[in-house]
Amino acid sequence: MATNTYVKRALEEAKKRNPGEPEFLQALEEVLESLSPVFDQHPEYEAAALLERMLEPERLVSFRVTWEDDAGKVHVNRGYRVQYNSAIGPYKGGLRFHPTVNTSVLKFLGFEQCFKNSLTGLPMGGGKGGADFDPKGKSDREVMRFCQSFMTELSRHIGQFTDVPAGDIGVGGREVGYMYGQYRRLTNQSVGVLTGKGLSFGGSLTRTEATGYGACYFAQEMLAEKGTDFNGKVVAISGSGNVAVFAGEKATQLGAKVVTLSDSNGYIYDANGVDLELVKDIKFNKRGRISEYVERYLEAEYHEGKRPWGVSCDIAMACATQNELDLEDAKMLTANGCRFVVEGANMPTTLEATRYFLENGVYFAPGKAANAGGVACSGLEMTQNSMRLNWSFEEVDVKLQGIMKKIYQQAKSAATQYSENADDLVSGANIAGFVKIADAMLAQGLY
Ligand code: NDP
Ligand code: 2IT
Repeated sequence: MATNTYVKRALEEAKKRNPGEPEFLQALEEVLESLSPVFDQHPEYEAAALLERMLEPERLVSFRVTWEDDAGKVHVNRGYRVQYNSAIGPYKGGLRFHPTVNTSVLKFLGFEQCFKNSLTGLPMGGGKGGADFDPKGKSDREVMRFCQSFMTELSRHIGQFTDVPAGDIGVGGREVGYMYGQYRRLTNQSVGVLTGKGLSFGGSLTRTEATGYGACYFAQEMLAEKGTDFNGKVVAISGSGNVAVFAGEKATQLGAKVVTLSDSNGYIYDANGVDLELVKDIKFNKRGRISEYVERYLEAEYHEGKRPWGVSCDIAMACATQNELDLEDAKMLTANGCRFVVEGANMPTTLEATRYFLENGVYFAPGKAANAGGVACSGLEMTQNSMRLNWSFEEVDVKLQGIMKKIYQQAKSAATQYSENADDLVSGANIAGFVKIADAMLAQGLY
Protein backbone atom coordinates (compact mmCIF):
# COMPACT_ATOMS: atom_id res chain seq x y z
CA MET A 1 0.00 0.00 0.00
CA ALA A 2 1.41 3.43 -0.96
CA THR A 3 2.11 5.78 1.92
CA ASN A 4 -0.15 8.82 1.94
CA THR A 5 1.83 11.88 0.72
CA TYR A 6 0.88 14.03 3.73
CA VAL A 7 2.05 11.28 6.09
CA LYS A 8 5.31 10.94 4.17
CA ARG A 9 5.91 14.69 4.28
CA ALA A 10 5.14 14.92 8.01
CA LEU A 11 7.60 12.12 8.77
CA GLU A 12 10.35 13.71 6.66
CA GLU A 13 9.75 17.03 8.39
CA ALA A 14 9.87 15.33 11.82
CA LYS A 15 13.21 13.73 10.94
CA LYS A 16 14.65 17.15 10.13
CA ARG A 17 13.24 18.76 13.27
CA ASN A 18 14.35 16.06 15.70
CA PRO A 19 17.91 15.11 14.80
CA GLY A 20 19.70 12.77 17.18
CA GLU A 21 16.47 11.36 18.62
CA PRO A 22 16.40 7.79 17.26
CA GLU A 23 13.89 6.29 19.68
CA PHE A 24 11.45 9.14 19.10
CA LEU A 25 11.75 8.85 15.32
CA GLN A 26 11.33 5.07 15.51
CA ALA A 27 8.05 5.47 17.40
CA LEU A 28 6.85 8.10 14.90
CA GLU A 29 7.70 5.89 11.95
CA GLU A 30 5.81 2.92 13.33
CA VAL A 31 2.70 4.95 14.05
CA LEU A 32 2.69 7.11 10.92
CA GLU A 33 3.18 4.14 8.58
CA SER A 34 -0.08 2.66 9.76
CA LEU A 35 -2.09 5.90 9.66
CA SER A 36 -1.88 6.24 5.87
CA PRO A 37 -5.32 4.75 5.09
CA VAL A 38 -6.94 7.07 7.66
CA PHE A 39 -5.47 10.16 6.00
CA ASP A 40 -6.53 8.87 2.60
CA GLN A 41 -10.11 8.91 3.87
CA HIS A 42 -9.99 12.08 6.01
CA PRO A 43 -8.64 15.11 4.16
CA GLU A 44 -9.99 17.32 6.95
CA TYR A 45 -7.19 16.03 9.21
CA GLU A 46 -4.55 17.35 6.82
CA ALA A 47 -6.35 20.68 6.46
CA ALA A 48 -6.11 21.11 10.24
CA ALA A 49 -2.38 20.14 10.21
CA LEU A 50 -3.27 17.44 12.71
CA LEU A 51 -0.12 15.40 12.22
CA GLU A 52 2.28 18.30 12.72
CA ARG A 53 0.33 19.24 15.85
CA MET A 54 0.24 15.71 17.24
CA LEU A 55 3.96 15.09 16.68
CA GLU A 56 4.98 18.15 18.67
CA PRO A 57 4.65 17.85 22.47
CA GLU A 58 2.49 20.58 24.00
CA ARG A 59 5.22 21.25 26.56
CA LEU A 60 8.57 19.79 27.60
CA VAL A 61 10.25 20.88 30.81
CA SER A 62 13.73 19.92 31.86
CA PHE A 63 15.25 20.83 35.20
CA ARG A 64 18.20 20.41 37.50
CA VAL A 65 17.86 17.94 40.38
CA THR A 66 20.44 18.47 43.12
CA TRP A 67 20.77 15.93 45.91
CA GLU A 68 23.25 14.76 48.52
CA ASP A 69 24.47 11.16 48.97
CA ASP A 70 25.05 9.45 52.33
CA ALA A 71 28.67 10.60 52.37
CA GLY A 72 27.63 14.23 51.92
CA LYS A 73 28.73 14.44 48.28
CA VAL A 74 26.53 16.64 46.11
CA HIS A 75 25.16 15.26 42.81
CA VAL A 76 23.30 16.84 39.92
CA ASN A 77 20.90 14.94 37.67
CA ARG A 78 18.56 16.08 34.92
CA GLY A 79 14.81 15.76 35.43
CA TYR A 80 12.10 16.03 32.76
CA ARG A 81 8.38 16.06 32.12
CA VAL A 82 7.02 15.80 28.59
CA GLN A 83 3.40 16.96 28.51
CA TYR A 84 2.50 15.53 25.16
CA ASN A 85 -1.19 15.88 24.43
CA SER A 86 -4.09 16.88 26.69
CA ALA A 87 -6.93 16.85 24.12
CA ILE A 88 -8.83 14.04 25.85
CA GLY A 89 -7.83 14.59 29.49
CA PRO A 90 -5.03 15.58 31.89
CA TYR A 91 -1.54 14.43 30.89
CA LYS A 92 -1.00 10.94 32.31
CA GLY A 93 2.02 8.68 32.20
CA GLY A 94 4.90 7.30 34.18
CA LEU A 95 8.24 8.56 35.46
CA ARG A 96 11.39 6.62 34.56
CA PHE A 97 14.60 6.78 36.59
CA HIS A 98 17.37 5.21 34.50
CA PRO A 99 20.76 6.44 33.23
CA THR A 100 19.54 6.14 29.61
CA VAL A 101 16.75 8.71 30.10
CA ASN A 102 16.96 11.63 27.66
CA THR A 103 14.56 13.69 25.52
CA SER A 104 14.47 11.12 22.71
CA VAL A 105 13.43 8.30 25.06
CA LEU A 106 10.87 10.43 26.91
CA LYS A 107 9.36 11.85 23.72
CA PHE A 108 8.94 8.35 22.30
CA LEU A 109 7.34 7.20 25.52
CA GLY A 110 5.10 10.30 25.76
CA PHE A 111 3.98 9.93 22.14
CA GLU A 112 3.11 6.26 22.61
CA GLN A 113 1.32 7.08 25.86
CA CYS A 114 -1.18 9.36 24.08
CA PHE A 115 -2.43 6.50 21.90
CA LYS A 116 -2.36 3.97 24.72
CA ASN A 117 -4.38 6.19 27.03
CA SER A 118 -6.87 6.89 24.27
CA LEU A 119 -7.35 3.13 23.79
CA THR A 120 -8.23 2.62 27.46
CA GLY A 121 -11.46 4.59 26.89
CA LEU A 122 -10.70 6.69 29.99
CA PRO A 123 -10.31 10.49 29.79
CA MET A 124 -6.50 10.70 29.98
CA GLY A 125 -4.06 12.65 27.81
CA GLY A 126 -0.46 11.53 27.37
CA GLY A 127 2.76 12.46 29.14
CA LYS A 128 5.99 10.96 30.43
CA GLY A 129 8.88 12.05 32.59
CA GLY A 130 11.80 10.97 34.67
CA ALA A 131 15.47 11.52 35.25
CA ASP A 132 18.87 10.14 34.29
CA PHE A 133 19.26 9.05 37.92
CA ASP A 134 20.25 5.42 38.57
CA PRO A 135 18.53 4.03 41.69
CA LYS A 136 20.70 0.88 41.54
CA GLY A 137 23.11 0.64 44.44
CA LYS A 138 21.67 3.72 46.18
CA SER A 139 20.53 3.55 49.79
CA ASP A 140 16.88 4.13 50.72
CA ARG A 141 17.73 7.55 52.11
CA GLU A 142 19.59 8.55 48.96
CA VAL A 143 16.58 7.53 46.87
CA MET A 144 14.34 9.50 49.25
CA ARG A 145 16.47 12.64 48.97
CA PHE A 146 16.55 12.34 45.20
CA CYS A 147 12.77 11.88 44.99
CA GLN A 148 12.16 14.87 47.27
CA SER A 149 14.42 17.12 45.24
CA PHE A 150 12.90 15.88 41.95
CA MET A 151 9.37 16.55 43.20
CA THR A 152 10.27 20.00 44.54
CA GLU A 153 10.56 21.16 40.94
CA LEU A 154 8.08 18.74 39.30
CA SER A 155 5.31 19.91 41.66
CA ARG A 156 5.14 23.24 39.79
CA HIS A 157 4.10 21.48 36.61
CA ILE A 158 1.63 18.78 37.74
CA GLY A 159 -1.75 18.62 39.48
CA GLN A 160 -4.72 16.29 39.82
CA PHE A 161 -6.50 18.02 36.90
CA THR A 162 -3.35 18.92 34.95
CA ASP A 163 -0.85 16.09 34.90
CA VAL A 164 -0.80 12.88 36.95
CA PRO A 165 2.51 10.95 36.88
CA ALA A 166 3.05 7.33 38.00
CA GLY A 167 5.83 4.70 37.95
CA ASP A 168 7.88 3.18 35.14
CA ILE A 169 11.39 1.65 35.02
CA GLY A 170 13.17 2.42 38.29
CA VAL A 171 10.09 4.02 39.84
CA GLY A 172 7.85 1.78 41.94
CA GLY A 173 5.91 2.04 45.19
CA ARG A 174 8.89 3.27 47.21
CA GLU A 175 9.67 6.17 44.88
CA VAL A 176 6.02 7.14 44.36
CA GLY A 177 5.60 7.21 48.17
CA TYR A 178 8.56 9.58 48.66
CA MET A 179 7.39 11.84 45.82
CA TYR A 180 3.80 11.90 47.03
CA GLY A 181 4.96 12.82 50.55
CA GLN A 182 6.97 15.73 49.19
CA TYR A 183 4.07 16.95 47.01
CA ARG A 184 1.76 16.89 50.01
CA ARG A 185 4.21 18.84 52.15
CA LEU A 186 4.75 21.45 49.44
CA THR A 187 1.08 22.02 48.59
CA ASN A 188 -0.73 21.08 51.81
CA GLN A 189 -3.11 19.00 49.67
CA SER A 190 -4.06 15.32 49.75
CA VAL A 191 -5.15 14.71 46.18
CA GLY A 192 -4.65 12.03 43.54
CA VAL A 193 -1.72 13.78 41.88
CA LEU A 194 0.27 10.54 41.48
CA THR A 195 -0.91 6.99 40.89
CA GLY A 196 0.66 3.78 42.09
CA LYS A 197 0.47 5.13 45.64
CA GLY A 198 0.57 2.94 48.76
CA LEU A 199 -2.76 1.39 49.73
CA SER A 200 -2.95 3.36 52.98
CA PHE A 201 -2.76 6.76 51.22
CA GLY A 202 -5.00 6.51 48.19
CA GLY A 203 -3.47 3.73 46.13
CA SER A 204 -5.64 1.25 44.26
CA LEU A 205 -5.67 -2.48 44.76
CA THR A 206 -4.58 -4.29 41.57
CA ARG A 207 -2.41 -1.34 40.33
CA THR A 208 0.83 -3.23 41.10
CA GLU A 209 -0.31 -6.26 39.14
CA ALA A 210 -2.25 -4.40 36.45
CA THR A 211 0.26 -4.08 33.61
CA GLY A 212 1.39 -7.71 33.67
CA TYR A 213 -2.07 -9.10 34.36
CA GLY A 214 -3.53 -6.83 31.67
CA ALA A 215 -0.98 -8.05 29.11
CA CYS A 216 -2.15 -11.62 29.81
CA TYR A 217 -5.82 -10.63 29.56
CA PHE A 218 -5.00 -9.11 26.17
CA ALA A 219 -3.12 -12.27 25.16
CA GLN A 220 -6.13 -14.36 26.20
CA GLU A 221 -8.19 -12.56 23.55
CA MET A 222 -5.53 -13.24 20.92
CA LEU A 223 -5.29 -16.90 21.90
CA ALA A 224 -9.09 -17.26 21.86
CA GLU A 225 -9.22 -15.76 18.36
CA LYS A 226 -6.92 -18.59 17.25
CA GLY A 227 -9.00 -21.18 19.09
CA THR A 228 -6.64 -21.79 21.99
CA ASP A 229 -5.67 -20.52 25.48
CA PHE A 230 -2.77 -20.28 27.97
CA ASN A 231 -3.29 -23.77 29.33
CA GLY A 232 -0.18 -25.92 28.78
CA LYS A 233 1.65 -23.20 26.82
CA VAL A 234 5.36 -22.48 27.32
CA VAL A 235 6.00 -18.77 27.87
CA ALA A 236 9.32 -16.91 27.57
CA ILE A 237 9.36 -13.59 29.41
CA SER A 238 12.08 -10.92 29.47
CA GLY A 239 12.61 -8.55 32.39
CA SER A 240 12.14 -9.27 36.07
CA GLY A 241 10.54 -6.05 37.21
CA ASN A 242 6.97 -5.06 37.89
CA VAL A 243 5.57 -5.93 34.45
CA ALA A 244 7.50 -9.17 33.87
CA VAL A 245 6.81 -10.73 37.26
CA PHE A 246 3.07 -10.11 37.23
CA ALA A 247 2.74 -11.18 33.59
CA GLY A 248 4.44 -14.39 34.71
CA GLU A 249 2.13 -14.72 37.69
CA LYS A 250 -1.07 -14.39 35.62
CA ALA A 251 0.22 -16.66 32.83
CA THR A 252 1.01 -19.29 35.47
CA GLN A 253 -2.43 -18.91 37.08
CA LEU A 254 -3.94 -19.49 33.62
CA GLY A 255 -2.11 -22.80 33.28
CA ALA A 256 1.01 -21.80 31.33
CA LYS A 257 4.62 -22.58 32.22
CA VAL A 258 6.94 -19.57 32.40
CA VAL A 259 10.47 -20.73 31.58
CA THR A 260 12.52 -17.51 31.45
CA LEU A 261 12.99 -14.11 33.09
CA SER A 262 15.87 -11.68 32.67
CA ASP A 263 17.53 -8.46 33.71
CA SER A 264 20.12 -6.27 32.03
CA ASN A 265 22.87 -8.77 32.94
CA GLY A 266 21.38 -11.99 31.57
CA TYR A 267 18.49 -14.44 31.67
CA ILE A 268 17.44 -17.51 33.66
CA TYR A 269 15.91 -20.65 32.17
CA ASP A 270 13.95 -23.02 34.40
CA ALA A 271 12.43 -25.94 32.50
CA ASN A 272 10.19 -26.70 35.50
CA GLY A 273 8.59 -23.27 35.46
CA VAL A 274 10.02 -20.21 37.21
CA ASP A 275 9.32 -19.89 40.96
CA LEU A 276 7.90 -16.37 40.93
CA GLU A 277 7.71 -16.02 44.71
CA LEU A 278 11.48 -16.49 44.85
CA VAL A 279 11.93 -13.91 42.07
CA LYS A 280 9.74 -11.42 43.97
CA ASP A 281 11.90 -11.89 47.04
CA ILE A 282 15.16 -11.46 45.10
CA LYS A 283 14.02 -8.48 43.02
CA PHE A 284 11.49 -6.60 45.16
CA ASN A 285 12.61 -7.29 48.74
CA LYS A 286 16.37 -7.71 48.36
CA ARG A 287 16.74 -5.57 45.20
CA GLY A 288 19.11 -8.27 43.92
CA ARG A 289 19.94 -9.72 40.50
CA ILE A 290 18.10 -12.45 38.56
CA SER A 291 21.31 -14.55 38.55
CA GLU A 292 20.70 -15.24 42.27
CA TYR A 293 17.81 -17.52 41.23
CA VAL A 294 20.16 -20.35 40.29
CA GLU A 295 21.76 -20.32 43.77
CA ARG A 296 18.49 -21.85 44.99
CA TYR A 297 17.45 -23.87 41.91
CA LEU A 298 20.65 -25.60 40.88
CA GLU A 299 19.07 -27.29 37.84
CA ALA A 300 17.99 -23.93 36.41
CA GLU A 301 20.38 -22.16 34.01
CA TYR A 302 21.73 -18.61 34.04
CA HIS A 303 22.98 -17.15 30.74
CA GLU A 304 25.14 -14.09 31.35
CA GLY A 305 24.91 -11.30 28.77
CA LYS A 306 22.17 -13.03 26.76
CA ARG A 307 18.49 -12.40 26.01
CA PRO A 308 15.89 -15.16 26.36
CA TRP A 309 14.69 -15.22 22.72
CA GLY A 310 16.67 -18.29 21.68
CA VAL A 311 14.54 -20.66 23.77
CA SER A 312 11.69 -22.70 22.37
CA CYS A 313 8.29 -21.30 23.43
CA ASP A 314 4.67 -20.85 22.30
CA ILE A 315 4.30 -17.30 23.61
CA ALA A 316 6.96 -14.59 24.08
CA MET A 317 6.31 -11.61 26.34
CA ALA A 318 8.86 -8.77 26.10
CA CYS A 319 8.61 -6.96 29.42
CA ALA A 320 11.97 -5.22 30.00
CA THR A 321 12.78 -2.21 27.82
CA GLN A 322 12.86 -0.67 24.32
CA ASN A 323 14.55 -2.46 21.42
CA GLU A 324 15.30 -5.63 23.36
CA LEU A 325 13.98 -7.91 20.59
CA ASP A 326 15.57 -7.45 17.14
CA LEU A 327 15.24 -9.11 13.75
CA GLU A 328 17.61 -11.97 14.61
CA ASP A 329 15.63 -12.67 17.79
CA ALA A 330 12.37 -12.55 15.80
CA LYS A 331 13.69 -15.11 13.34
CA MET A 332 14.86 -17.41 16.14
CA LEU A 333 11.57 -17.20 18.02
CA THR A 334 9.57 -17.92 14.86
CA ALA A 335 11.83 -20.80 13.80
CA ASN A 336 11.49 -22.30 17.29
CA GLY A 337 7.68 -22.37 17.06
CA CYS A 338 6.63 -19.19 18.85
CA ARG A 339 3.21 -18.10 17.51
CA PHE A 340 2.27 -15.22 19.84
CA VAL A 341 4.38 -12.20 20.81
CA VAL A 342 3.14 -9.72 23.38
CA GLU A 343 4.82 -6.40 24.19
CA GLY A 344 4.56 -5.85 27.95
CA ALA A 345 7.24 -3.16 27.69
CA ASN A 346 7.09 -0.01 25.55
CA MET A 347 8.51 -0.59 22.04
CA PRO A 348 10.62 -3.64 23.01
CA THR A 349 10.50 -4.88 19.40
CA THR A 350 12.50 -3.14 16.68
CA LEU A 351 10.66 -2.03 13.53
CA GLU A 352 12.32 -4.77 11.47
CA ALA A 353 11.39 -7.47 13.99
CA THR A 354 7.80 -6.21 14.17
CA ARG A 355 7.49 -6.36 10.38
CA TYR A 356 8.96 -9.87 10.39
CA PHE A 357 6.35 -11.11 12.85
CA LEU A 358 3.51 -9.49 10.89
CA GLU A 359 4.71 -11.01 7.63
CA ASN A 360 5.34 -14.48 9.04
CA GLY A 361 2.06 -15.31 10.69
CA VAL A 362 3.11 -14.60 14.28
CA TYR A 363 0.21 -12.95 16.11
CA PHE A 364 1.78 -9.78 17.51
CA ALA A 365 0.44 -7.46 20.24
CA PRO A 366 1.88 -3.92 20.28
CA GLY A 367 2.71 -2.43 23.67
CA LYS A 368 0.37 0.52 23.44
CA ALA A 369 -2.52 -1.97 23.43
CA ALA A 370 -1.16 -4.92 25.41
CA ASN A 371 0.46 -2.99 28.28
CA ALA A 372 -2.33 -0.43 28.67
CA GLY A 373 -3.65 -2.25 31.76
CA GLY A 374 -1.24 -0.35 34.01
CA VAL A 375 -2.34 3.12 33.01
CA ALA A 376 -5.96 1.96 32.83
CA CYS A 377 -5.74 0.93 36.46
CA SER A 378 -4.06 4.28 37.20
CA GLY A 379 -7.15 5.89 35.68
CA LEU A 380 -9.29 3.80 38.02
CA GLU A 381 -7.09 4.96 40.93
CA MET A 382 -7.82 8.58 39.93
CA THR A 383 -11.54 7.80 39.88
CA GLN A 384 -11.39 6.26 43.36
CA ASN A 385 -9.39 9.24 44.67
CA SER A 386 -11.97 11.69 43.29
CA MET A 387 -14.80 9.68 44.82
CA ARG A 388 -12.85 9.28 48.08
CA LEU A 389 -13.40 5.53 48.27
CA ASN A 390 -11.57 2.28 47.58
CA TRP A 391 -12.75 -0.57 45.41
CA SER A 392 -11.90 -4.20 46.21
CA PHE A 393 -9.23 -6.14 44.30
CA GLU A 394 -11.94 -8.08 42.48
CA GLU A 395 -13.86 -4.95 41.47
CA VAL A 396 -10.76 -3.37 39.91
CA ASP A 397 -9.64 -6.65 38.34
CA VAL A 398 -13.03 -7.16 36.66
CA LYS A 399 -12.92 -3.58 35.29
CA LEU A 400 -9.36 -4.20 34.06
CA GLN A 401 -10.42 -7.37 32.25
CA GLY A 402 -13.28 -5.49 30.60
CA ILE A 403 -10.96 -2.68 29.47
CA MET A 404 -8.37 -5.08 28.00
CA LYS A 405 -11.08 -6.92 26.12
CA LYS A 406 -12.40 -3.65 24.67
CA ILE A 407 -8.90 -2.54 23.65
CA TYR A 408 -8.46 -5.83 21.79
CA GLN A 409 -11.81 -5.40 20.06
CA GLN A 410 -11.02 -1.81 19.01
CA ALA A 411 -7.60 -2.78 17.62
CA LYS A 412 -8.98 -5.82 15.85
CA SER A 413 -11.89 -3.94 14.34
CA ALA A 414 -9.68 -1.06 13.07
CA ALA A 415 -7.25 -3.63 11.61
CA THR A 416 -10.11 -5.37 9.85
CA GLN A 417 -11.46 -2.08 8.51
CA TYR A 418 -8.21 -0.42 7.41
CA SER A 419 -5.43 -2.98 6.99
CA GLU A 420 -4.87 -5.64 4.34
CA ASN A 421 -3.98 -7.94 7.24
CA ALA A 422 -6.83 -8.32 9.74
CA ASP A 423 -4.29 -9.62 12.29
CA ASP A 424 -2.25 -6.40 12.08
CA LEU A 425 -2.95 -5.18 15.60
CA VAL A 426 -0.10 -2.65 15.22
CA SER A 427 -2.08 -0.68 12.65
CA GLY A 428 -5.33 -1.43 14.45
CA ALA A 429 -4.13 -0.01 17.78
CA ASN A 430 -2.50 3.03 16.18
CA ILE A 431 -5.59 3.90 14.17
CA ALA A 432 -8.13 3.32 16.95
CA GLY A 433 -6.03 5.36 19.39
CA PHE A 434 -5.40 8.14 16.89
CA VAL A 435 -8.93 8.78 15.65
CA LYS A 436 -10.29 9.60 19.10
CA ILE A 437 -7.55 12.16 19.81
CA ALA A 438 -7.78 13.64 16.31
CA ASP A 439 -11.52 14.18 16.61
CA ALA A 440 -11.13 15.72 20.09
CA MET A 441 -8.53 18.15 18.70
CA LEU A 442 -10.72 19.10 15.75
CA ALA A 443 -13.67 19.72 18.05
CA GLN A 444 -11.64 22.00 20.34
CA GLY A 445 -10.39 24.41 17.69
CA LEU A 446 -6.84 25.34 16.79
CA TYR A 447 -4.26 25.13 19.53
P1 NDP B 1 11.05 -2.19 36.46
O1 NDP B 1 12.01 -1.13 36.80
O2 NDP B 1 10.19 -2.77 37.52
O3 NDP B 1 11.77 -3.39 35.73
C1 NDP B 1 12.50 -3.19 34.57
C2 NDP B 1 13.09 -4.52 34.14
O4 NDP B 1 13.66 -4.38 32.85
C3 NDP B 1 14.21 -4.98 35.04
O5 NDP B 1 14.25 -6.37 35.05
C4 NDP B 1 15.43 -4.40 34.36
O6 NDP B 1 16.64 -5.05 34.65
C5 NDP B 1 15.07 -4.60 32.92
N1 NDP B 1 15.78 -3.62 32.10
C6 NDP B 1 15.76 -2.27 32.23
N2 NDP B 1 16.58 -1.70 31.34
C7 NDP B 1 17.11 -2.72 30.64
C8 NDP B 1 18.04 -2.78 29.59
N3 NDP B 1 18.58 -1.66 29.07
N4 NDP B 1 18.35 -4.02 29.10
C9 NDP B 1 17.82 -5.15 29.62
N5 NDP B 1 16.95 -5.14 30.64
C10 NDP B 1 16.60 -3.95 31.14
O7 NDP B 1 10.15 -1.57 35.28
P2 NDP B 1 8.72 -2.03 34.77
O8 NDP B 1 8.57 -3.50 34.89
O9 NDP B 1 7.72 -1.14 35.38
O10 NDP B 1 8.82 -1.62 33.22
C11 NDP B 1 9.21 -2.54 32.21
C12 NDP B 1 8.71 -2.04 30.86
O11 NDP B 1 7.28 -1.95 30.88
C13 NDP B 1 9.18 -0.64 30.46
O12 NDP B 1 9.30 -0.59 29.05
C14 NDP B 1 8.02 0.25 30.87
O13 NDP B 1 7.99 1.45 30.14
C15 NDP B 1 6.85 -0.64 30.53
N6 NDP B 1 5.59 -0.37 31.18
C16 NDP B 1 5.49 -0.29 32.53
C17 NDP B 1 4.26 -0.07 33.13
C18 NDP B 1 4.07 -0.07 34.60
O14 NDP B 1 2.94 0.03 35.03
N7 NDP B 1 5.11 -0.21 35.41
C19 NDP B 1 3.06 0.14 32.32
C20 NDP B 1 3.25 -0.05 30.91
C21 NDP B 1 4.48 -0.28 30.39
P3 NDP B 1 17.77 -4.34 35.56
O15 NDP B 1 17.32 -4.54 36.96
O16 NDP B 1 19.03 -5.03 35.23
O17 NDP B 1 17.79 -2.88 35.16
O1 2IT C 1 4.04 3.12 30.25
C1 2IT C 1 3.06 3.19 31.01
O2 2IT C 1 1.91 3.07 30.60
C2 2IT C 1 3.32 3.37 32.44
N1 2IT C 1 4.46 3.41 32.86
C3 2IT C 1 2.17 3.55 33.40
C4 2IT C 1 1.67 4.97 33.38
C5 2IT C 1 0.64 5.31 34.41
O3 2IT C 1 0.28 6.49 34.45
O4 2IT C 1 0.17 4.44 35.15
